Amino acid sequence: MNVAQKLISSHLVSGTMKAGEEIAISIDQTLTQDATGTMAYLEFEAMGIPKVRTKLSVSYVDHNTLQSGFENADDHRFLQTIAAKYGIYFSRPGNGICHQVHLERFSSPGQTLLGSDSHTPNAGAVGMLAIGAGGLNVALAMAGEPFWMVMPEIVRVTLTGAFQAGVSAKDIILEVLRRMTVKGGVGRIIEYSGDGIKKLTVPERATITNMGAELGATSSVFPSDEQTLAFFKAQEREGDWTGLKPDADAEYDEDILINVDEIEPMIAAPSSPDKVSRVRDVEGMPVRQVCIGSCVNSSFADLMVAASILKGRRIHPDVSLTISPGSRQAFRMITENGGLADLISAGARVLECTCGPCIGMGQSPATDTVTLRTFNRNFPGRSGTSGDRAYLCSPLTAAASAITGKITDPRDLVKEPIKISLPEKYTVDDSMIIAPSKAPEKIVIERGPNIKPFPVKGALEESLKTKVVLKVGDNITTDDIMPAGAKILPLRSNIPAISEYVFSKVDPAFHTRARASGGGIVLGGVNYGQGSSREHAALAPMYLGIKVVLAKSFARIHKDNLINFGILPLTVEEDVYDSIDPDADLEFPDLSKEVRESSKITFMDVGKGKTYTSEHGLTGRQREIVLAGGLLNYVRGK
Ligand code: MIC
Ligand code: SF4
Repeated sequence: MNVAQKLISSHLVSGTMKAGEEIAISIDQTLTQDATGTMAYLEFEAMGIPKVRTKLSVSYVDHNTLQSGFENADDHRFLQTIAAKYGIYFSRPGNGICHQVHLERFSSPGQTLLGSDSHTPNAGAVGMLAIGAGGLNVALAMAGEPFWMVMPEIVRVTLTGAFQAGVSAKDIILEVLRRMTVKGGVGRIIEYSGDGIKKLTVPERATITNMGAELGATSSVFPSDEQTLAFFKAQEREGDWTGLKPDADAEYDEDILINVDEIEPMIAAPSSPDKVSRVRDVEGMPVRQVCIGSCVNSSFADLMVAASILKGRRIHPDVSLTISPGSRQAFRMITENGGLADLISAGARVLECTCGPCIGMGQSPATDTVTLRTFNRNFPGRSGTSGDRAYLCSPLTAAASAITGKITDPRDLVKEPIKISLPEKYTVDDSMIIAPSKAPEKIVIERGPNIKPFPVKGALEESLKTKVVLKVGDNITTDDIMPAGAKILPLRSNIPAISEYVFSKVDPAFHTRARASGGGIVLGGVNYGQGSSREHAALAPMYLGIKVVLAKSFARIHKDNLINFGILPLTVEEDVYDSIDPDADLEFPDLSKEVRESSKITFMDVGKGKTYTSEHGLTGRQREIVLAGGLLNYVRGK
């Protein structure tokens, strides 16, 4: 078996490990962050279970930290008290970004982790099976239920050779994205192997597994080897380490070879992480903002690479440089070793250890200017500026460009490889992680006025006659469906309020139109719903009355979220998509019967008098969920 198969087989509770079949796996650990966590804990609470049934559950606060009103602080109080009551560890605001802290302090080879954030596969760097999912799936995992998914294909990416000067792990994953695109990983786990991985440290591996989310992959994973052991020793967690390697005769569904010697500094152009080219191809373009941080490139080593390039230099007068350390551990260590002083002397603006600019929580770039970010996503408008021009690159390219004021190949400044070796000992201080209460019965859960109960839906209609309320193109992201940013993100625990922003950046009239027609249908292209795990991208449309999404294909997490909230995802062929008008009246005469009895759903275009077929592709269990009007109803029914 390969590493992914070993992880799945040791947790398999239902199904057979044949690609495409539905399987269920037991979940050892869960993580949530604040922007998805409030809803996940409201859902968990509704299940009426006294304590989480996982080996470990952690609640992080890292997204909603800009407290420009009472909302975020309300949510933080709610999260802290609910964690204390139900047996969940609570990582306080300021302690760091969930994926970075989880890797450092809680990850464990051989275990499974389900997180209500799409970049949960970050922990695949230490040989965990780490998967991103909607909050409701995570709530069920906390209740001890297994996680259901389609058995993925396992793709082996073999790395050979070593980095040339100026090249780093970010350039490897950008190269993978260039080859596979943002939909190339759907239904797959990417497993890394080969001589080239031996020298990659755990934080470097995490950069690669983190951005597997941008491929649409179910997860990404590295074996657990000597590098992993060194990381656990340095984190004073040797006891949490076990080795995990593929068998010598392990088989894979597909093979990809990458010669690391040949990789050059790479960059993703606006506004998709797969619009990748060499930095050389776009060098010289003036840059006005450089942001170093986010869960993909904010480790101690990432920050020190930037510090060593910026040491003794000044940033260009036209550039604003921000640094957001991934964790308090990384922040403290660059403070203690002088790296922070080098960054500040060069002119950096130092932010909190949070997601910050990555999710548009401040630092939105100026109009029509280039912002260069070490982040993982550059979807349109995600920075908070509409029409933004966000490029994604490594900390090396970012630091070099901050100095010159234009996109710069770091090899022009860095002649020798900068290798920040793994510290022999990280500074360990878990005082910002609060253990659950020993007297949970005494804990009173605090709920501010921003916390509203989540909406529920009735069973699926027998038949449906409704309107297409929006027709969109390919690769629609969850940032398009349910935007984030400093203004909207604080409404994550208030579905009635946040629903006013559904598709607001694509079509500001969407909310009013959907309301007026009592809901309706959204028509999408290929890879509909890529990106985030936010279940709000299904919950809020459900609240507005959206019943069906017709699309050419779906992204994994979003499809699950639609099913979880009783919205029917149906796939249609290209010609059907083409012939349906953006305001067509559609009729589904036998909707619930066909969901129950067939794999095909028939519908009519009332205006054109045409009949079409679509596929639901749902498993038996998923059919039941949709028929019940969503996962909570289904679970309650059982
Ligand atoms: C993101 O990077 O888009 C987020 C914000 O972390 C999301 C989660 C969310 O929307 O709260 C994700 O990646 O799942
Ligand atoms: Fe936070 Fe950005 Fe990572 Fe999402 S991708 S968890 S917003 S740092």
